[in-house]
Amino acid sequence: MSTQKKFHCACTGLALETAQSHSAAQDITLFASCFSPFAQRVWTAMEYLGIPYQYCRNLLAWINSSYHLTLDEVDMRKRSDLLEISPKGLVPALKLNDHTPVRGLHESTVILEFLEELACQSNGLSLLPKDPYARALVRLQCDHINQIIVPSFYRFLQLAQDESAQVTAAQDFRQALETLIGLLERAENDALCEGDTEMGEPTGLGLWNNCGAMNLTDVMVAPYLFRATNVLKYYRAFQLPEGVKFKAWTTRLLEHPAFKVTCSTEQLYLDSYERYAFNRPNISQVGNAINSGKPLP
Ligand SMILES: N[C@@H](CCC(=O)N[C@@H](CS)C(=O)NCC(=O)O)C(=O)O
Repeated sequence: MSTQKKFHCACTGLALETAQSHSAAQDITLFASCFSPFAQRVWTAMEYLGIPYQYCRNLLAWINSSYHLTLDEVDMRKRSDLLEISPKGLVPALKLNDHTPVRGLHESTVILEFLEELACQSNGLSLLPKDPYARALVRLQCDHINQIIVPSFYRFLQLAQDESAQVTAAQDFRQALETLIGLLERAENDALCEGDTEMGEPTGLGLWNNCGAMNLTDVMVAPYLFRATNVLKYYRAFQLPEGVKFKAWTTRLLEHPAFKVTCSTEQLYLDSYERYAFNRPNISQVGNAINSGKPLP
């Protein structure tokens, strides 16, 4: 039976420590919400790429939620700040403070490409390989994550309310992950065939390669793999695929310091996703899109 869980307005655990250590003003402000997987992508990339930022948690996202936050509970100044830079009121968003008038960016995938280019110019760190073909293969993986894995994650959690729907949705989500594994293996084979290596290691494979560095695929998918290990496990008894390579990759990914420091404690996710798991009305723009069969915002 469903019980209304705590509504979290702030991160917990390591994520809280990271947010607190990024409370001072910087040229870039990151607008996020404590449980948002889209925001966690950007947050992880900023940590990995060593880009200075101020973390700003924001509550506008939930003003229309079934939790009926009162306006008093919303920091009005931060709210209008967010709308200036993210017209749909979605997080993540970046505010670029070193420009007048203010500049902003929204959409996690666009922000990630921006941060990638910024880091390349400032400190040489990168989420993409240099070789154009290897880059394209990473983008194919990212496209699959956004087009297939993310919607199937939400369908599984929200729409699969009875047992038979849950079996089918679990198969769909598992298949979406298997397809990603296929894309990673293809990149691996191509890189090895082409001899596209750096210091003897194939490039463009991110943490899929056990000596690799974090890449764009890793950052895009990590929040969903993570939520599969807690939220989907708890609400849908889901287990990630068993393959040895896949397991090793997810361990490297979820244990990576740049990801770990953006993670709250498990309870926050279980509480925050309860409303999705019981498909309460008007949870969020994502929730409404899934229910109406429309593309995600
Ligand atoms: N396509 C957007 C999606 C962002 C998104 O849906 N963010 C959620 C948090 S996970 C949000 O802000 N929801 C607020 C709402 O639905 O009102 C992206 O990739 O950044």
